[in-house]
Amino acid sequence: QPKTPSKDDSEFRDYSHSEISRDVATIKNSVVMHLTATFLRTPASIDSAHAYLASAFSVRDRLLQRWNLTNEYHDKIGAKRVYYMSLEFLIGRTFDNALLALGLRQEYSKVLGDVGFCLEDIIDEERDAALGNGGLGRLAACYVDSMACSNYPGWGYGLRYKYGMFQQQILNGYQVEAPDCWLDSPNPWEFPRPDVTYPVKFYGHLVRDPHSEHRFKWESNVVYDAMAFDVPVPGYGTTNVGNIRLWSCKTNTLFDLNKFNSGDYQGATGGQVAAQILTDVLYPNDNTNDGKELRLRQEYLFCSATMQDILARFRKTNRPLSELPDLAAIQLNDTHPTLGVPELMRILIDDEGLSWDEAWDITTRTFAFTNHTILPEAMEKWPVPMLDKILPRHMGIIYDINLFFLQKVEKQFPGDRELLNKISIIEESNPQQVRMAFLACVGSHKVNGVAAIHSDIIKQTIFKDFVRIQGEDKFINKTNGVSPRRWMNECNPDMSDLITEVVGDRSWVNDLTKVKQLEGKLEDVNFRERWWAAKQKNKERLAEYILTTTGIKVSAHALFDIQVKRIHEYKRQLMNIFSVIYRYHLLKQMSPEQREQEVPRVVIFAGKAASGYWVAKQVIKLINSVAEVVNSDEEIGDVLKVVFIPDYSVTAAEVIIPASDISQHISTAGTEASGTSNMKFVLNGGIILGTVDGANIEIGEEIGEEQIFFFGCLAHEVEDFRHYLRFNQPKPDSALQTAFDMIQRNTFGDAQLFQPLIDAIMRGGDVYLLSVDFPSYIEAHKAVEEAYRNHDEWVTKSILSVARMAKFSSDRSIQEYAEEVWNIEPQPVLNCGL
Ligand code: NTF
Repeated sequence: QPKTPSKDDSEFRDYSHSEISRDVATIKNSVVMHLTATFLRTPASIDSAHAYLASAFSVRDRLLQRWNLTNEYHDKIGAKRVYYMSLEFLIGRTFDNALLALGLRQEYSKVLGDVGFCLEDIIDEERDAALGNGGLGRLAACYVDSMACSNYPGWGYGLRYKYGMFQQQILNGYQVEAPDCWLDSPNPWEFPRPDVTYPVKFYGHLVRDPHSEHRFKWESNVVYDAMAFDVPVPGYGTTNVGNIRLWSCKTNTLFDLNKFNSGDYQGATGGQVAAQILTDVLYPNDNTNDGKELRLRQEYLFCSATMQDILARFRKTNRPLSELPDLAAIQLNDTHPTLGVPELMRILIDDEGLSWDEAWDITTRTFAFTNHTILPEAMEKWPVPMLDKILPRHMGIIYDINLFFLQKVEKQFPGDRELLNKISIIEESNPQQVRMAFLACVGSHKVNGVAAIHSDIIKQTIFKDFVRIQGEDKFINKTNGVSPRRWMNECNPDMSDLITEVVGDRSWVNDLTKVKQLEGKLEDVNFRERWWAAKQKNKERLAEYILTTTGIKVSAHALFDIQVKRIHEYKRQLMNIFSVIYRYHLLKQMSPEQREQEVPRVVIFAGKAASGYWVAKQVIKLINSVAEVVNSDEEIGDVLKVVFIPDYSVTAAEVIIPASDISQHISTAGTEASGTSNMKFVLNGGIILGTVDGANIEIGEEIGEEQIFFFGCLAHEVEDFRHYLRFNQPKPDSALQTAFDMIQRNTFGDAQLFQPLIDAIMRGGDVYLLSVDFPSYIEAHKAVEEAYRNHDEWVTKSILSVARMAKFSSDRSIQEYAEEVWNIEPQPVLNCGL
């Protein structure tokens, strides 16, 4: 047992509570200290990698001090906290973000400049923390950023994957995956907590408590340890610092001393290998569930450690467990953390001795659930036999949750057996499956979708019967948002300076409603020119990036037409590349004089395909094959270029997004729950070409329909088209047919490679309705081109759009969650009086 000091803490308190001085000399001193004492370098042996590490560690000192202040204060006042549980946090880089948040960018630039480094080069030394696939993981990162910036007491909880999202290389046009060994060099942005470690059990058997119907003892000797790593989340312009607590499977407790002593050195560490594997890799699927046992074990390790940690913090308050919902709100980011529900029930009943009803009341008042997709292939289900083997106690609890739920429904709707079948948490398939979305719904007091259309759709489809049973009020909408810190202030410095000039200060970074003032600048010719110069500079920066990453030279004066996101059939990158092929065909028909008249265009793609998703990988190959032919066609020159930027990431997005003229968000209506890159592009002065889907709709409502190019069928028409196409051959229009013909004539290499992509449309029922939407898509492209020719109009669209984007700040989303779901309040640590 560690000893506690015999005097009170006043002697140390003043030191820990007075802010480290912000002058250049102090910063320099701290950087040099870290360089020499943390990294054992001398000023003579400094390189950019160590300049980054030493600077980052000195920034981290400040964050950790504020981290302590924040949590000490929130504990002291007994603040209610929200816990955002997510298997993914797509954080990206932190150094620049932290410098801006602390207001120390200039100072660090000076310190590094004094030894001859350029801050931008040092920033480039940092590797992305890519602990997520796409929108869902990046949303979680934006949300903890907003919690910190808006002073909400809130933590993220996640897993510390040793290997994050794989790195994508393009070899011979194909995607090749390489491991993302992001922890190979020291990570300044995490703080290990060996003292915060919890045991997590698997397998074993149950012993019923003779005195209580619902209590069991779960015995197992397969026990892993989950150890915490804390990732500080800088709050911009506030002392508050948020936290993401990531769990890592700890290994040393599994060292088998008996085996070691008997000379079996490898066997002695066998347990360590098994333990590590649990948090080794992020599953690389976006919008698909692959149902692997290892994934289930990851999910449980995560949920168990998190619930134990939340309860340990709660117990320190000495308040009765019935008050847990007054101090803790838990948000389930999709169904992946749903085992938190039976895990909390297990602890409350088996360990704490509460009755079923007491435990259920506490649990359902604590949890809320966000659904992010309705794609059938993404719906999480676990076979009952698998769950029963790995987590026998939880399987029992899930059965009981289901039983009591069905009993209630039976009372409400007597005799409606079909209804009971439809809503049962256990699907009566062979084998039976646990429907995690239903478990999450039943275990939560609020369920939300992520954009207005999506929240409506889930009420009419997967949760239709639940709305009838549990009432309308439980099912709400919380439209997604993005952080203006990262997705404007950090990634687009020139435009940010212009906004700052108009607003008068940088306060818009934490209050995006202020960008409305840009509307007053619409007629200001000089301002408009500078606005456009900022966009132009961003395009030049991207042209440079394209050259270094692909070797392709593009003109920054062309229209930049960008589609960057995970490669998925429903997102329809295939439709985009078909339209590029058709454009290429048209250009080839023209005389040189006619081609001169065309708006030159660079079509830019980026995105990863899940490693097991064959169709998506063929789409990447097709894009690269088209790029190769088009880009080397001298007749075409700069009128059309096609680029696939490899290894899309948060950091790549920060270069790509500010440079768009047009960005494409062209999912089949009703399939993209929200999308968030659409918001980032518009916030950066780009125009959307998109379908009437997800958040595109609300963006259109906010910025005005003249500022957005919509096309394609509507969500309510999709089922009829799909039904028709199940029984009838699609009828591609002549443009789409032209694209097929060119592929089939081997224009882009061996047609055989791409025939399956055409077959999916012509023989596979065209599930994503490419043949239906293609004509209006081509028309929309024409409209874009016409609009782009009118430069003044285009600049007006760009400024107006940004001015009207306030709604899409994640600060607005988080405020809505805080008020309507979590019941928490901002607690700025500045007023703490510690
Ligand atoms: C994604 N869902 C949706 O596909 C996006 O439209 C949405 O913007 C993000 O969530 C964030 O809400 C998923 O990744 C998942 F896992 F639900 F399939």
